[in-house]
Amino acid sequence: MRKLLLSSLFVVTCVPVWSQKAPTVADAKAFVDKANAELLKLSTDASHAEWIAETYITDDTESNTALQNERVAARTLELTAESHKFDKVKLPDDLRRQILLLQLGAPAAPKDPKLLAEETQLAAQLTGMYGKGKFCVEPQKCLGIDPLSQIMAKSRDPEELRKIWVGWHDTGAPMRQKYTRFIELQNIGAKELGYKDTGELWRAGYDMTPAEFSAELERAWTQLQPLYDELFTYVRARLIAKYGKAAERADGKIPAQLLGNMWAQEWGNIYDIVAPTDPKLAQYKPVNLEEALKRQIAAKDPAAAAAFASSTDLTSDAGQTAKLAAGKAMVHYGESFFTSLGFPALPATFWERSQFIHPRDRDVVCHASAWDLDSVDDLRVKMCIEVNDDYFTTVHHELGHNFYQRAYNKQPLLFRGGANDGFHEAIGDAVALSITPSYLKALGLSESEPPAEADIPLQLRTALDKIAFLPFALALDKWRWGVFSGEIKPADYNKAWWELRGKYQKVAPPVDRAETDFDAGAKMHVPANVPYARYYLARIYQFQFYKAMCDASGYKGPLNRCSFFGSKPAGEKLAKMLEAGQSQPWQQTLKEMTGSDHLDAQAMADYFAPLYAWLKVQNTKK
Ligand code: X8Z
Ligand code: ZN
Repeated sequence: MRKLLLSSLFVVTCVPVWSQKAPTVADAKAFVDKANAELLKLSTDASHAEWIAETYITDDTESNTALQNERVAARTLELTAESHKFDKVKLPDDLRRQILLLQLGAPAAPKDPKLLAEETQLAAQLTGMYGKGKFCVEPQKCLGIDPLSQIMAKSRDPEELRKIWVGWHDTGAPMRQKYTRFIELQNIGAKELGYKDTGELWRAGYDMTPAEFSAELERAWTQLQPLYDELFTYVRARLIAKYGKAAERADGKIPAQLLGNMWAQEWGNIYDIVAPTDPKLAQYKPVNLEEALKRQIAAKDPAAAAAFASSTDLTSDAGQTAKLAAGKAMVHYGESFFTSLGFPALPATFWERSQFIHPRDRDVVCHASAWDLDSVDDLRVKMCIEVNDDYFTTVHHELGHNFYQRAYNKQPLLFRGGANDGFHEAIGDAVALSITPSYLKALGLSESEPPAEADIPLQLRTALDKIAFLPFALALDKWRWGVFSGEIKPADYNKAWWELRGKYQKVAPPVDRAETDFDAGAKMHVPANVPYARYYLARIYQFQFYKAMCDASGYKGPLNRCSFFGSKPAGEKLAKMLEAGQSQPWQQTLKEMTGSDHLDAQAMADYFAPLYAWLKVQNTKK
């Protein structure tokens, strides 16, 4: 009788009844420890492969990184599946959260090994295609995105801008087929994990439901859209005054090639075109940071000086040495801001292992990124630094990632991440908001500090980057969410891309685009599959963080004039937030930092309030 019962149980469940006892807290602890240890090893190996693939693009480095990523993904999927055995167990908060984060961080990748391998290969190829992208301005002169971006920033010839814009955007077209398949494969994975599609998985990582998350982004946009609308109207009028017909479209949109940036995502580079004309304001020209940096770097560092001399051949050994010295000098500005707040200096290996400039002999992914290869202190940046305004800000942005990474390295691996990904993107930017006239003066980068009346020109310069970016970021991930959900079909990828860019940013391409084009592919985060809502969040959080640190430093006065450089209380506040990593819901971390537990555009709106009032007046003038 007993035997019979046992054997029938075997038939039904295939598991002996005595091993089916509910898992315990101790089991969960052992599981989480195992997951942390295994994932640390796998992700470190994958990071090394990825680093080599992005700093040395070849078919072999691509397949090598694909293989390593395949290993991490396969094992993460197994661990995620296993973790569900603890779903009904009452666990201490920290174990429950680590398991939750493991589940939410699962890759959108199919379990089927063949499909998984196909997906990781496509991912590596698409990243490589972006990094190799070039446009030949002359038969023997093929340029990558960095020099092309410089032309977009500086040229004021609409014909040249159109040509460069089209040339770069055409690099997207060959990605189209691969990208379509890449989306299909990710969606198979997301469905296997129980999500409707990969977009839903992406939106699930914010300690709220995916639907709540989408609603939060819209809510913040309604807070800031009035400011964008005024800025847009003002900029459009000034562009028409400058370029005439080339800037004027009957539908009221701005031609995207005229805004100083390849993707029209940040418009600060056209400040000269839109600067106030009222002589009272026009006398306050923002510091020419590029010139000031070059002057100062050359004076302090003789090795770097040759990088700025027109007689230097930058591809020569001496030229490369000079460029590297100049690039490092740029990074030192950023590092010294963080050390002034009380953070320890970057490790020696950072300076030895980072890629600071474009190597002369090979293709690399130039798009700036910050790395922590061993999840402890093998910190690096990968950039192609030029000495100019944009890179000055980007250096601070990237170091924000590196200081965050190091600050949370005492947490268990599953907690080593930003409170959410928007926090990670916001740290360096919040610090960079402290690059005020008084800070530049203190550094010797400008001679005088302009008076309070100069705030409008200054705010306008900042808003061109900060406010103009919001609808771009929103449109980008709305497009991707639509692509993932199937609402946007492959046959309409490009049409939908321009509809969304038109709807949110009110920009249009310089020439008609077709479905043989794939303009989204010309933006790094699409082929490299980096979610973009994080940058939208960051644009708003950074003003919340900045205000909190200004308050901590004891600053009183208009927010946009605050610099918390050198403030230890501001640094302590920041360090506390960074050290927590993702060990608790971000709402809690935000509350400790700012007193508020939600994304709040008010700090940003307050910062730009004087500009908003001024723009409204300008836009009602005939
Ligand atoms: O990609 C970046 C950083 C690296 S995380 C340089 N950013 C976005 C972009 O360039 O599109 C920073 C601002 C937005
Ligand atoms: Zn970043």
